Amino acid sequence: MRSIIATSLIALAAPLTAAALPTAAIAQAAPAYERSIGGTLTRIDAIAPDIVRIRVSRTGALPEDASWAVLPAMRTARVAVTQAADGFSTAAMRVRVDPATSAISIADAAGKPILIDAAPPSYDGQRFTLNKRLGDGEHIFGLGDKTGPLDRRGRSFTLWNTDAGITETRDPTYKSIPFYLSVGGESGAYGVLLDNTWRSWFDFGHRAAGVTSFGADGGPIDYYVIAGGTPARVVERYADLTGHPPLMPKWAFGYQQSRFSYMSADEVRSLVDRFRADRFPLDVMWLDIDYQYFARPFTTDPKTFPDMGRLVRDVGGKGVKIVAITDLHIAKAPNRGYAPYDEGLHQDRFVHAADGSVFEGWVWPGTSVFPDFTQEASRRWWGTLYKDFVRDGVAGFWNDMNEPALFNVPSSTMPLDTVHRIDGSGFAPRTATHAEVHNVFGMQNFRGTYEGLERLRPTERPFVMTRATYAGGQRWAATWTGDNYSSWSQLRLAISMTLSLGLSGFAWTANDVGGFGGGPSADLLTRWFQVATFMPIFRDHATKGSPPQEPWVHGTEQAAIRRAYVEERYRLFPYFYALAEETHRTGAPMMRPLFYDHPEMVNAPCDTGASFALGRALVIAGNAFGESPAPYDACLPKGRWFDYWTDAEATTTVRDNGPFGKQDVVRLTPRADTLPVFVREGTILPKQPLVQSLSDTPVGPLDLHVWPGPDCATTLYDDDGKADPATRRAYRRQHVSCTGAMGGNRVTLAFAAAQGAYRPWWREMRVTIHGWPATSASRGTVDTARHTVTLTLPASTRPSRIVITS
Ligand code: NBV
Repeated sequence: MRSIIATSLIALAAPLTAAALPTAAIAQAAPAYERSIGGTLTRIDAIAPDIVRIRVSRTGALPEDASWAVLPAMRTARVAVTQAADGFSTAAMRVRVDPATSAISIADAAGKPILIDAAPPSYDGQRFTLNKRLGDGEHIFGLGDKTGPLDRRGRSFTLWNTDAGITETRDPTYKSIPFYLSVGGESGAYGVLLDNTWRSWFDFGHRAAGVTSFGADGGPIDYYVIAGGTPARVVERYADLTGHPPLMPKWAFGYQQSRFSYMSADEVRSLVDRFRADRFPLDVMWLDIDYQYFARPFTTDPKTFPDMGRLVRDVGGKGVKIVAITDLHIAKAPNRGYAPYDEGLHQDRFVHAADGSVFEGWVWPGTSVFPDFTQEASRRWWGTLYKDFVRDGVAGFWNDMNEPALFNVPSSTMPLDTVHRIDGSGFAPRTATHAEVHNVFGMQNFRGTYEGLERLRPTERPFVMTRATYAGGQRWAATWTGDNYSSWSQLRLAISMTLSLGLSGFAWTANDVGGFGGGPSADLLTRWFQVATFMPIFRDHATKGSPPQEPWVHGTEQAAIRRAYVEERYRLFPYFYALAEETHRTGAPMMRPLFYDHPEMVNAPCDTGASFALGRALVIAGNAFGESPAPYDACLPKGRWFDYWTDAEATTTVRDNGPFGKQDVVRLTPRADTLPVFVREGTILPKQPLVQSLSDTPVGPLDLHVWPGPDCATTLYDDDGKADPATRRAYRRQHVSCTGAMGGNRVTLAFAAAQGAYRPWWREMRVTIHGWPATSASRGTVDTARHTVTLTLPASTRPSRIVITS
């Protein structure tokens, strides 16, 4: 094996030693491997030590090098490789290509297999299928919010954005995220992104045991393999590849109330008044399509919503924001003063049918036309349509129906030969059929919204919620899982779908709390509220004709439980927000499966049901069979865990799951008023005094709850809530760590020097040490009943250390 910095075809043909390598040969574009066999070109680029990009072309030449998903800087990056006769190595990967068959084998630096060809690619016209070995221990996750169990192994999936309600088995669904994560194989964990926008499919040992196959109806064979070793590392590197989610505005973490539809501005006002009168925290009211004039995007109904600015001001005075829906279909309403149509037609902004006419489809407004979002100029124009709503202070926008969904056609979308005129985004100007563009159309729609808002309101963080997407859409929008149903199984599905989105780049996720259709029972709505309390976005939403679904609908007793949970979410906001900032910075989803931080738990059958973690501190131990009053077992990661509500230590027993190994489980008896939540020993949990809206400044100290134990640290984070990039964001970040043990009589707390010039709202910190064994303490007040000691300190930006002994 010879070691060189980079290679090229020429270098392969005429070996050079490292010393002899001319500087010019360290060409950034030089592939790590490139060879043609029988006219089929295989090119592999090492874009990072732990990420390779593989392209295969039967024409012998590579197609245009552009991508809707992968960041250009990543796509074009190259790192040093060490050449071998039949491939190359990076610091983290060994790539070998069979010189006779071009079969590719990828292993980690220790030689443990990552992804190995099981058979050569197969072709059927323009369609291609790649076949990879699926190891015995591998569990497969990702592909966005596909339905069914979180572990995708043993099933196959189609990726074609489709407007279809959620069922346990529904496929395809609204989104196409051709990224999967394998956990539990010999190398630990790896990820694969097939960067192909055409209709694609993935089969994980369903048709052929021990084989993962994936392919597409057309388009390039262009995929990325991420070596990671751990799920967390792979997910974070996937975020590096396709983009980190921007920070959401703070209010997006508050309670959000929606319905299809609140029918008038007065109804919205009176609901807000009810929330405030009931002292039920609320941050956002959503306007669904009926606020518009004849369902035309960018209009308002003059009778029912006569003055949007006034509505925004009225509810804004009560700490509530308005999010309004703006679907992508523009009503064909010529010469009636409907500027989006007249202007768009005049500027030739709309998608064309195959015969060259403007494409028309039937949606909510009747006959409609569709901006060609794959053109930069059309996206820009679309962005300008938000100017009146932005002037009126509408805080966020909802892009629904962007699969794109059409009524009255069997395909429920545009014909495959519809013509798009791609321009910008690194693509050369060219036409493309809908078959190529379909899966990215929605993503370019909400990108247009997001970028338009950035231009119109540069200091504010845009908030956009989308239904459809392709890989990488997390750069511009939050998403929700679409039209679900009020049932216990759909509550469980909401958890796995949201977890899966988090593993697929989308961390800002919601599901229709209570169910979109069907109307929940009192118990179900309450349990859904409890679960959603710990999810990234909490929005109650229901369809037309279904019973009312606001928190109070089942009487005061149920409302009180729901309120208590929503209040807890508001108290936990400093924890949520610090996690959110971490998500933005690293790509780590705040809501995660237990195996995310504890990969050995990937085998745990009880991990894929209804349990999940919020950061590293909390495990929400839901019941996969929520309608059953029978006791159930929930898995807990290794270590000591404490009941978040009572501080009682979780009593775990070891359950032997045979081939799945042994797990620590805790036996739980369901109670309507309590959702079991456990906190890890070694946690510092920041909390704040209760507010009714996240725009209110909390009154009192920042609470730091400490459960001492190993690996005890947290980051306190706050900022001005203003827009990225960071240059415009004033922030404060402070690292805090602890030593000691639950039940031990000496705890130290170390505050590092604070970073950032922002002055957060807290002036004092109130530290509560849990598990305090003694009746006295060297400082603070002991509560012998609760086994806590509490002390209040002035908040300081300087490093400091406190010691508490008994
Ligand atoms: O805009 C109306 C609904 C919306 O409430 C829902 O959340 C979307 O998923 N929208 C679908 C249109 C069709 C509803 C039948």
